[in-house]
Amino acid sequence: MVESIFARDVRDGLSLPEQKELPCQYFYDDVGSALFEAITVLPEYGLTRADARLIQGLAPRLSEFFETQPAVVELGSGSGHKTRWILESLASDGPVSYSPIDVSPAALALCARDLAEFANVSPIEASYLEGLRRVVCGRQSGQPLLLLFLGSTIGNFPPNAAQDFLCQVRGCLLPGDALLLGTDLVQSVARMLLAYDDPTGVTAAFNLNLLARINRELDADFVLRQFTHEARYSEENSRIEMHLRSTVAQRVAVRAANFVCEFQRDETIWTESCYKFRGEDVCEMGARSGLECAAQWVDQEWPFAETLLMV
Ligand code: AVJ
Repeated sequence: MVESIFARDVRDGLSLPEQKELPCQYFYDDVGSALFEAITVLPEYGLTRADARLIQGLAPRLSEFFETQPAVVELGSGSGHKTRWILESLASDGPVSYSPIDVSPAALALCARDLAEFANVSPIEASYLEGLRRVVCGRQSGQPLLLLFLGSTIGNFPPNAAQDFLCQVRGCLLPGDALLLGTDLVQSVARMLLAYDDPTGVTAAFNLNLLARINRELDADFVLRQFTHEARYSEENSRIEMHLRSTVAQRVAVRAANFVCEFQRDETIWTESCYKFRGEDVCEMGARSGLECAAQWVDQEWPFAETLLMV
């Protein structure tokens, strides 16, 4: 049997000699995606509501930044729920085209269903940069692009990778194009920690589901009750770090990865980093990628920024 990329990534991450790690993109199977949706409505997790409030407020002003109606492209659209406000505002100036890019066919189907009322939707099932390259190849001359990257997804990238990603995005754009980038900002450590360690345990379930998914898909035997969820904040790196802590010494077989993993008591698997920004950081990151900060909006209730970066 050929080994999947998932199996290889799990074996590589759990074989690291010091800190074991698992890549955070594997959170989002069907169960994980449903748990993430639940996180977004938790009172402790203000991020998604702040993003939505800002989008709703700025949407009517977006057309001021373009000479003619832009084509809207979204990286990691998910259900595209927040995008509705943008499409609705732009539609008052004429027909809008919208290309959501996502790796999840289920998310794209939701987008196409819910947003068809406001735009001509062309879903693209691909990774971010591959999808963007596809859009750029087929673009109409004279029409600017408005690229959306919302929800602070960029916060999952380490700083160097985020910078590199923005440079690659910039390389796909032309003068007059814009990137609307959502980023969660640094705030009180207590509030940040609570957002990633809610008392109802939804985030703990989201984190533990990664082990459950490995059990389901890679024929592993993780005993979920022998791992606990942990969220830490690193001041030095401005990031939340999520871990799963083994509460006992144990061995776990991951059969489809042909691999047995040993844990010491209290050893952790590092499962996610969520970087937090200052407003200025976002503009500087844009500037280093050849993008100019045209506007920035910050929410009053929850420190979150939408930054409009233009070529
Ligand atoms: C989807 C990456 C923005 O970092 O806040 C939520 C993921 N992880 N709770 C975030 C997440 C734990 C989320 N992002």
